Amino acid sequence: MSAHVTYALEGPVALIGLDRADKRNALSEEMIAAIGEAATRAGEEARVGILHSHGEHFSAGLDLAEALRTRDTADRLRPRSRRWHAAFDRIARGPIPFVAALGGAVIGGGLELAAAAHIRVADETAYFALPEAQRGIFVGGGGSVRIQRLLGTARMTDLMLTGRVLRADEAERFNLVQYVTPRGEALARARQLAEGIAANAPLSNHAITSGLPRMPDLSHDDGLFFESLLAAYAAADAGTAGRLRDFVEKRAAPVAPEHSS
Ligand code: 1HE
Repeated sequence: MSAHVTYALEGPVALIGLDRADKRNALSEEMIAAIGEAATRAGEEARVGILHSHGEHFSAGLDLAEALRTRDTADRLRPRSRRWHAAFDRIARGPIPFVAALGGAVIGGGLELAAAAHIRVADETAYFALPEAQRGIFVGGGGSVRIQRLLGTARMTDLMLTGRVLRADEAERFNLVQYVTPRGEALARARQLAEGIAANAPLSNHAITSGLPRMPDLSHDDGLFFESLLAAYAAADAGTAGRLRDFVEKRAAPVAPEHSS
């Protein structure tokens, strides 16, 4: 694993941390490989993963100094982008859900990494941008698929063409993040969410995180058929009968709005 990526297992939750604050967590090739390895390990031993950062900034994206040093021909750059895809796919389409805790810069490849998580929590210091065109490059870590799905084509095009920077509240409005917290509280909120998710049935979690994102690629009819398979799969979880019994016999907590006591 890289010196710039930390890994910790806390009960059912695996924490993967970007740890290169002096370079604003710019993502080197070595870090991308380490993130992929850490995500695989998390999938093997945890029920939920958290992506977070050490320092104020989640990530300033692609390590531009390394990109300059290793500038090369298209036939060598394309496999590099594929390595980012492979690493981030282990988060987005692996066996467990991931929550990203964001603050400060969430830029370029940093936003692509965050978009691979299933839930994004940002504190109010977070800001989001895709300045690839200004650097003479393009997204290469899955952003044109994942970020476009979150934002929609028009908004992503606007961000990429103009270099527009979104604040956390705008990012929430634009569907990039699901929760905004006060400064410094994103990781605590992500932990709280992760604990709740870890208590769900694992097969339901898997159907949600690996099944749902595939649905937009399917026709209506294929989607409904796939849904019926997922429904049967999730209900085959070892804990399902007990969970249903707990509700019927009044041991399970009822659904209640957060503000009720
Ligand atoms: C970096 C990087 C980086 C900082 N690669 N070294 N990403 C960008 O275009 C964003 C570039 N970064 C910035 O705009 C700013 O650094 C920040 C807004 C993120 C932070 O500003 P600040 O004032 O807190 O820090 P700084 O002084 O600019 O940077 C501190 C150090 O981090 C400095 O190095 P130092 O040796 O002079 O101390 C910076 O050079 C270094 N640093 N960002 C390398 N990105 C798969 S394709 C994805 C394509 C993309 O990601 S494009 C977006 C790239």
